[in-house]
Amino acid sequence: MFTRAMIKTPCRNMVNGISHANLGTPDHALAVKQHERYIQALASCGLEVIVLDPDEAFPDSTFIEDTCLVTGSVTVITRPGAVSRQGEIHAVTQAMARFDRPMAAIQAPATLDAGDVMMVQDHFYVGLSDRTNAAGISRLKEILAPYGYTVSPIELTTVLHLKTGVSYLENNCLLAWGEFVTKPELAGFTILPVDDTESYAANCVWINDRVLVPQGFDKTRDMIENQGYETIAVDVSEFRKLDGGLSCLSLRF
Ligand code: CIR
Repeated sequence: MFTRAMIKTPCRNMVNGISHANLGTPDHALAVKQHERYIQALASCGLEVIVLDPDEAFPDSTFIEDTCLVTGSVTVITRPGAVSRQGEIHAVTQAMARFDRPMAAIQAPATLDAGDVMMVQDHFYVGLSDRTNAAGISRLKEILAPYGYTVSPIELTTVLHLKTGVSYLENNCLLAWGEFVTKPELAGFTILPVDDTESYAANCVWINDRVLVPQGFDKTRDMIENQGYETIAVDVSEFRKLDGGLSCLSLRF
């Protein structure tokens, strides 16, 4: 169960964020409104939401998930794979320091985006991606081992981050799209396969037995509800324009 979330307000400069989506430029005012509704959704799941100020120096900084991995025992500050994002770690380091958990960091030449990290109880699947390198995965393994956590890599071929294509919904249940439906590493889970027309919805967020789903992907929402979950739909169209999914917008702990 989670009790808190940390989230970072999108800055005006988000219009200059990294994007391969070809969906146009995000509307900042609309993004701020969508962000407010996302905060309400987190609060409705019983979380205390800590909101960090926007930072114009970092267009992608609203995607706070990539900068930090919060486990039950240790907080790991990452070293994002995109150079323009590496300075985002300072604000999150400061904000996480007030919590009573040991902190560790990924250091050069290692890179790791926590959007590539999927936590399944005490095991962490980590995407080997354009953003997360082998050194990043080794370093994470080294940091987590003393706490009894294990780490294994999953090579990515089509998506930006591991959790772009697969989300753990607890209860041994995985929401998966494309290459992740048949990955041998993920055999053994109950797989909910996301339709190709709704691939964006493969990134959902389990929070205390509810699942946040992106608005407008009804096949996926129905499939998750048929599995017995209550869902909350949140419109994140402006963040999608920057290749960001629902999970990227928050840290849950
Ligand atoms: C980036 O390319 O880094 C941002 N525009 C989007 C990051 C999305 N984060 C995520 O999927 N975990």
